[in-house]
Amino acid sequence: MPPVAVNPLVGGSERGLPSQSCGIYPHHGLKVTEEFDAMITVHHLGVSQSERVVWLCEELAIPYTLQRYDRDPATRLAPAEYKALHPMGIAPVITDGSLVLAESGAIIEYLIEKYGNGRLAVGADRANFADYLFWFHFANGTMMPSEMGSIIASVLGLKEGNPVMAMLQDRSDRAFALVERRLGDVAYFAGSEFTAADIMMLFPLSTMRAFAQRDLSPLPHIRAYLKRIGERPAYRRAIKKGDPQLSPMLD
Ligand SMILES: N[C@@H](CCC(=O)N[C@@H](CS)C(=O)NCC(=O)O)C(=O)O
Repeated sequence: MPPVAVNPLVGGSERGLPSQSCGIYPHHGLKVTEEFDAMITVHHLGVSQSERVVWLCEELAIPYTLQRYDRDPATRLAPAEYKALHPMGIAPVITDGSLVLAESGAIIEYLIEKYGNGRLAVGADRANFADYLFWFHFANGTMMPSEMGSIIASVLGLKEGNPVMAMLQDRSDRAFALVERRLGDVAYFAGSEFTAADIMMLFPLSTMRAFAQRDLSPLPHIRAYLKRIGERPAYRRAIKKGDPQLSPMLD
């Protein structure tokens, strides 16, 4: 495999923090800044679900170092350096001192609880707690698997009339219909306020469409929602830092 560029980016230096390194964590061999030992490194794979973590850090103003990795140009998978971070070898991954944590939902809950004072989460004492939980988990529990299923089916060459393809298409259509209905009733997934459920849900509605196409023209509430999200300064900063070549997929 040709060498893959791993571009340490800002986060730290942009915030006036040091950006050179002397610590090496033996479990993944990555150099990180000793002064940042108590700080988080967000390992961001280009055009991937790790955009959620960059975005969360920007929303909560959590100091972080951003380490970017490009996908392997031939396979479009994570490069070897990324795969070495965690046994699953998929994005996102964060490191926080000696901790290496993967899985979007786990990372988001970890950062909110540990560094965000619970901001952007909805507690059990609130009327919309169940809505928050449902949409937070619907993103990766149902929506992403159904979109992944469609990608696999098309890679396997299954055609429109194929029963497996039809079943996958129906599941994906129902997921988008449910999202459209929800966003016709409320401004954000958990209700009237922006929460981490939005950070989980945005990816399958936006960047995922680079892999699994979906015509949003019959879905006006989703389109209005995407426009709303695109107006958030933290989201715009996250995309600019994490995926500078990507035009956010918000229409
Ligand atoms: N459920 C996982 C899914 C992670 C996942 O599938 N990540 C993809 C990017 S969107 C990945 O790393 N793909 C590259 C590869 O498999 O090498 C999470 O949310 O963390």
